[in-house]
Amino acid sequence: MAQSRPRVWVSQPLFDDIVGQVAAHCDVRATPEVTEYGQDAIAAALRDCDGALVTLNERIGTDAIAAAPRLRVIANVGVGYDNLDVAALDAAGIVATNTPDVLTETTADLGFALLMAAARRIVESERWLREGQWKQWSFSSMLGADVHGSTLGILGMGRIGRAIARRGHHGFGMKVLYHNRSRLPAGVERETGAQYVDFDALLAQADHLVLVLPYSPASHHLIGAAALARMKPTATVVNIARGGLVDEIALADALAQGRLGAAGLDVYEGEPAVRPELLALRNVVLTPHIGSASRHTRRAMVQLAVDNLLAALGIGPRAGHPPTPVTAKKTTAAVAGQGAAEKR
Ligand code: 8YV
Repeated sequence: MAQSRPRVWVSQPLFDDIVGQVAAHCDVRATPEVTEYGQDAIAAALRDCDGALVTLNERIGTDAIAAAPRLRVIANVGVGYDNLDVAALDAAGIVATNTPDVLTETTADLGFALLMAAARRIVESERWLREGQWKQWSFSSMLGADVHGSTLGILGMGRIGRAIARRGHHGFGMKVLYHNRSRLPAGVERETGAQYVDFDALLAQADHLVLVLPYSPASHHLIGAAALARMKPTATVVNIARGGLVDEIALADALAQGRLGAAGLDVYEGEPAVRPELLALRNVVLTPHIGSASRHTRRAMVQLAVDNLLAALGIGPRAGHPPTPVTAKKTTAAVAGQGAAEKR
């Protein structure tokens, strides 16, 4: 009996030409417009699918997983995958994949752009100019903090953290300190010019602190009132990871009261909503989660997600070997060996 084609749900409009590679092998249910889903809608979309391409906005939890008997792979278009319940996916024998590497340099660029914009008051001064407030040049207006030669603190020293360290060390002559779950090999420390310090020392010494660690319940509000109180009152905080790492009310308080110099944020706890307390401040630069948003990188992310999806469904040159799984190896091996319609 001929096997039916796998069914694939694509949760958001991505790049049609790349997603078209899936349509050559699978029945694809595309989403023509940017869509916000509740949990019921996600469960309904996954119910009869073998695979899905999803973004950070789609939370894949236990109910949706339990209601999707054919599901074999969730290919997340993004390196962070806190939107996926990986333990539940593993337990259900479903492969989950992400898109590391291809976005590293682009996201590090944005981190540095936010750092410079916040420290040198670029957005604030541009707004001031446009408002017609530049009546006379003044020696002491818009004074910011130096980037070159200052101390860069990096919290989370994965691929993106290291790319930021390189920029700081080699490009701006910064002293680079980092804190991470585990210390990096000496060779990596040398190459990135970064020194390992404990969390408190990182907070106390950084002139500019960049957050690049994954979000999990353990890292929730890691940068809260207590951590901010240990930082220099002139320091800059940059968050390009996930909003939940920062207690935004404590951050807004510190910025408003001059206990922190400036901040650059690309991610928010309730995004796309941004707290009015942050919107009201002049010393914070706010971007709408654009860390990986270059044309080239966003295409590369979708391509990697498609490669992962097809491989996990047992299709194509990498059949059975998705390039970047985040679930256990045994799940990947078991799933790729199965037929489309008979998972469990
Ligand atoms: C993505 C991101 O745009 O990769 C990540 O973790 O936050 C962004 O680069 C986003 O995840 C799209 O799903």
